[in-house]
Amino acid sequence: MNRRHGHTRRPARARRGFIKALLAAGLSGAIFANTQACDGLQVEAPWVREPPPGAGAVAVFMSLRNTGTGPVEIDSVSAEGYGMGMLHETVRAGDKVGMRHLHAVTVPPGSTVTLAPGGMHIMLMHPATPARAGDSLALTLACGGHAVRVSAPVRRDPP
Ligand SMILES: [Cu+2]
Repeated sequence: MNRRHGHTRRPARARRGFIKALLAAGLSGAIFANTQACDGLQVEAPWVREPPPGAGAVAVFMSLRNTGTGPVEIDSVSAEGYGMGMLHETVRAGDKVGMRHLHAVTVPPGSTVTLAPGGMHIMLMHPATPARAGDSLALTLACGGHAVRVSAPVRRDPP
């Protein structure tokens, strides 16, 4: 009886140890991601292109400079007064121009990634009110669990 008891207990203990190891791995992963998140990110020259009347979306451009020692991965975007924000890339196939959704934009350490017309950009959809030149939009760029706030002026032409 004792023996059978011992026999059934051993795998249970091993399973608990495995779960503990999984939790420890998950936790250290989260800490690593947080220390890297947004560290060293400098947003330069953000601007929003004034949309035509009635447009349901606006495009936002900027330079993303990483002055840190690890990669910065921007994985979500949002803005006050907009129902949805996405990272997009303009793609051309022959004479057709479309947009592709990007799950993230990664800026390697010491590098600058430029969001510009005809390339990568932030797309904000479902505006509460239309954006007009002279307005400023309050954007949030998220890297993992951290976030950076950016004020982006609405303009007719690139800065
Ligand atoms: Cu787009």
